[in-house]
Amino acid sequence: MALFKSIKTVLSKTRSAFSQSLQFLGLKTIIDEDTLEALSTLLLRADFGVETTEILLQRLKARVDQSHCEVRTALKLELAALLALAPQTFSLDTLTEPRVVLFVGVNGAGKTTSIGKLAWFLKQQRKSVLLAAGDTFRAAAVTQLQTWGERNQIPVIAQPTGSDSASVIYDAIQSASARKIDFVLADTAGRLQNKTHLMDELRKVIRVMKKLDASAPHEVILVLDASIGQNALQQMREFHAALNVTGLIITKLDGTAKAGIIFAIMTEFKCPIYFVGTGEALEDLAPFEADRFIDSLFEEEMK
Ligand SMILES: Nc1nc2c(ncn2[C@@H]2O[C@H](COP(=O)(O)OP(=O)(O)OP(=O)(O)O)[C@@H](O)[C@H]2O)c(=O)[nH]1
Ligand SMILES: [Mg+2]
Repeated sequence: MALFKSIKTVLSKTRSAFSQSLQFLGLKTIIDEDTLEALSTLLLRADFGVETTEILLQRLKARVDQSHCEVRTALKLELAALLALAPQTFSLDTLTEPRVVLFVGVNGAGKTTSIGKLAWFLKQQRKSVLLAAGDTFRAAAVTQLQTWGERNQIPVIAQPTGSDSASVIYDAIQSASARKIDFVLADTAGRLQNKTHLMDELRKVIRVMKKLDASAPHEVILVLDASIGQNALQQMREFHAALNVTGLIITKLDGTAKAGIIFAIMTEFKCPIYFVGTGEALEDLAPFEADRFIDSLFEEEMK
């Protein structure tokens, strides 16, 4: 069994949108109005967003005018330059204290599922992992996380629904520390009474864990559903303003033609993308590799 689904398979929907317009480009080495128009449609359709599309096309035109290279090659280089704005690797460095990774995001984005998959990934890297059931709001949330714990054969720290999320996560860090566990992956609720309430609760989670370890959380991972396109950008703005997001997991890339959102986020935030979700199974989480990601966008459709 291949360890990861190939990114090519995952991106098939975005790629088919891309490859059609790229065929139109052929071997062109000049950017005229028609080419700009076609590229603009292509990028907007893949959900790059208006701003990123404009920036990209400007840079692309400058590059082609200057070097007379193929438009196709120039586009590839400009996309790579955008993704090079931030380092993309999730650190596996373990400290003496457990490394605390807080998962945030709106309901249904894929937080709990991504925690289950990341736990599996970390176990493959010979790291020990403990899960914290910080979503104390939704009734089924604890059992859902416990199921992922069982699949991975790792401990899950939980309290009944309605308990204080900050206290569950505090307990989990304490427990991981006592057991010398490398990583704590902390789940949180995606929906509370309203957004202010949610951000307040998440800020409290962070404040409380700092009493145990002032350097925690070591990562605040925002989980974004790629299929919602430009709305993901708005979510990034809100969560980042409230919590200082350190990295992203982009889920559901497998079902969408909107992978361009990745470039839009990178343009505005330069925030590392650690992993992409490529399906619903345990192994369906792939470290984000910018070069492979771009290469696969440009590959011809397989017959
Ligand atoms: N196809 C696909 N489905 C995914 C992916 N990640 C998550 N899902 C599915 O999305 C749905 C929601 O995922 P959850 O992990 O429960 O989302 P959540 O963010 O924890 O949601 P709340 O707990 O309600 O806040 C589930 O049915 C998952 O199987 C992915 O990368 N690809
Ligand atoms: Mg959840």
